[in-house]
Amino acid sequence: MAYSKATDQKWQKKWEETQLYKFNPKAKGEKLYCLEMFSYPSGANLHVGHWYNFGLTDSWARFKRAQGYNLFHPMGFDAFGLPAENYAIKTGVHPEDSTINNMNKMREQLKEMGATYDWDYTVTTCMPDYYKWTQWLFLQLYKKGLAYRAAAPVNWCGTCNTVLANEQVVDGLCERCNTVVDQRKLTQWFFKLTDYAEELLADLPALNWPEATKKIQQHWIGKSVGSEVTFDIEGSEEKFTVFTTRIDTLFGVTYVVVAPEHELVSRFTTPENQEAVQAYIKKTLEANEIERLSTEREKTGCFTGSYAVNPANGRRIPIWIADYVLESYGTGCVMAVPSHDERDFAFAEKYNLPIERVIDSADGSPNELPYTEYGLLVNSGDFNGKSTKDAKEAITTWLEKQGRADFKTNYRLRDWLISRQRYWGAPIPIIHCEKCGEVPVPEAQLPVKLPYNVEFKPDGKSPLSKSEEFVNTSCPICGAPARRECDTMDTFVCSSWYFLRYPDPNNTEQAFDPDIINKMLPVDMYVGGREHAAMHLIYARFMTKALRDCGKLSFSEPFKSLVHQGVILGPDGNKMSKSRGNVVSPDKYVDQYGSDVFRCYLMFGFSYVDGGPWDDNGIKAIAKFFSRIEALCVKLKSLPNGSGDYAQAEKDLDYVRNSTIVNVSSNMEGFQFNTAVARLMEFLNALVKYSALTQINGKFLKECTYTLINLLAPMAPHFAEELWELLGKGYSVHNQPWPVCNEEALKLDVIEIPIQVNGKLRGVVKVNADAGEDEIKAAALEDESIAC
Ligand code: ANZ
Ligand code: ZN
Repeated sequence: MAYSKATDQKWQKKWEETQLYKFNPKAKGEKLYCLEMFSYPSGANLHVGHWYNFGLTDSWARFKRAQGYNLFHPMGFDAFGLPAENYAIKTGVHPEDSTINNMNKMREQLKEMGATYDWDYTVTTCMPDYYKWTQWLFLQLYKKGLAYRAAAPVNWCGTCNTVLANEQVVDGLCERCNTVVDQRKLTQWFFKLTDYAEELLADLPALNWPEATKKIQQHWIGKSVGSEVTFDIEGSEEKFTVFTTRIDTLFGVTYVVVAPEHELVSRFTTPENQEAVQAYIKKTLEANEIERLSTEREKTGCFTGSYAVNPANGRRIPIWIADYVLESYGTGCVMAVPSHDERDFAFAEKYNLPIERVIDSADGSPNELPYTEYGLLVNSGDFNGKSTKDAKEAITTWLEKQGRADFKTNYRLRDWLISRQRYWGAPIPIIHCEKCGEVPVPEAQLPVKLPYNVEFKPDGKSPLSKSEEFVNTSCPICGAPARRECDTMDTFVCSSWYFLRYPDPNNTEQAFDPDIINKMLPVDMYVGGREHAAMHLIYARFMTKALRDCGKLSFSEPFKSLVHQGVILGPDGNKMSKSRGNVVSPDKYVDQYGSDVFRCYLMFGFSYVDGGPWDDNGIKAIAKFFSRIEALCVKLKSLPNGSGDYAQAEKDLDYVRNSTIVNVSSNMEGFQFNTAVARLMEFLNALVKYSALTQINGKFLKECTYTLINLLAPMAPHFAEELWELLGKGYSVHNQPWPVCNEEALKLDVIEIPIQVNGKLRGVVKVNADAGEDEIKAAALEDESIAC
């Protein structure tokens, strides 16, 4: 036979003809929804990273399918978004044309991989039959008060010519193009992510997700428990409130600091300080957020000329502005405690502000200022001697009675900014009417179609505003001429719910039938890049919870289990990219060796969650592994069943066979593909060794080889099918149950070994008859009477 690309084609055709992977929701077996993050249909061919993500997860899915699960494994396209638009700007090819073209190409390439996708269940986010429901979803959130338009300081990328969500700003840079993002105050559309901050946090522990990813989300949500305290302004009716996590240090507050852009500043500032304050504000606005928060940056500030009153002790304290205080966190105002906070200490030293100790270490040991640990209160009136923990509660309660404080929990999470000033996205279904204001498009009028003929070159304004035909409409309420909203939705909105559409993708009446998706969801296994930790994976969780609260579904989490595949780097150890010229295409390997060799090599050559630099040294070894399996099968074909003369050899082979079943099963379950392949190689060696004996039990050898092929089938689906046919086993190997271990075969004879230490008998350990020295040593060390 000799396995090759032709073998792939032969079986792909047969699988399609016989609809082998057709999903039947009524089929027996527990449903298993396995999903890879869908990809963006780029013009380039499928790259190694796609294969690594999709191909290997497909092997996992096949393994579960063989175990008897009713597998649902769809694939689609995340087709709206900037790449197509940027490509269009560069080449003049309309994004719709290039996207459709790319998708067709990509679908063909995905088919070459021989995955288990049922293409009757697919989604394409840029198609009206999909984005109609993205718009519908916007309206549900709008009705529920979870979508709103507001002026806010937002992130602007000057290169992408659009606003960005906080999640798309990485270390102050645009996640897409690495431009330094600046802050602008603009009127934009938001989803109320913050309403779900607590639930998003509280539901994390129960998820079977990588701990690191849960940590990232936890940090991104940034729950902070503290108090709000209100300060009076001396000689004025005005007040302001600060958020603090250390109200126990209130008696040590010697000044307060307000964010320079805070609206209160103009009211605080005395005429003689006006000029300096204005200059400082101007300087602040020139810096971006990372610069402002950098711990390295020298802290600067400016006195406003006004004083506040410390509510704890009536002390007169100056009001400053400083750029390290952000308007968008807490209340934008901070109480400063230089004795117990590093930043405040440095600031007080620099500007000669008083420093007042109010916390001592609990054990009375001397402590230098700033002392930032917890301890016991001093110089704090009635609260002296209280611990930090008790004092937080006592001081808040005391001031609460006077209406000057409150317990308060803050979150770092901000609402999700979803509007974009770009063309290639789903139009926001809102109409602006002079009389009626903001009016949602009636659901019956959806979709609001994205017009084709639009000058989409970005200039900072929404391209749709240049299309008269799109913009002009009439108000659904009063009928007067009105204008459509011209911003489009961020592509992350499209991908925040696509997994809900897959099980019911052709529904023209609803986004999805709740009865269907309540059965099919949550996704049991989700596989995709770890870079989505604080973006897609937060948005999808939010959307699921929001739709639940809109009464559209009955589960709260979209993805039960999550795995991040590692990244395959270029041979030079850098991220693969066209500009570096280090992109490895799978095509030549697939052409030369067949897709299964390539897939198995990706399995064998890398640890799945780690990835690593590409190197194709091992691919020949996999091809050889395939040839050896093939040779064995060819030999078996003409082998009489025989009875065999080697009881011990048979026993040994049966042991390897069954331990291979155990190991490969647990390796596959845990995405440890490299060890799974290694175990099969060992099993093959044992089979070949046995087959070389002169008087062998042919029937037994065949059975063992069937086991090998069954275990190999998820990893090399075409090759295994071919071998199965060769051995006359019929069609299809993929309908064979996953091999089950015979526990009896794993029981080895146990022997007892006396252990001597320094010539004295210390005990006896029981080990398997074939235990090596290391194993005996380990067993001895485990035995208390011997080890002590
Ligand atoms: C007084 C104090 C004393 C504070 C002390 C800390 C230590 P997290 O945990 O991140 O919530 N803060 C509050 N709002 C701020 C803003 N808009 N910009 C910059 N800093 C702000 O941090 C809460 C602490 O960060 C608050 O508690 C406040 O300083 C500061 F020994 O209040 B603290
Ligand atoms: Zn950008």
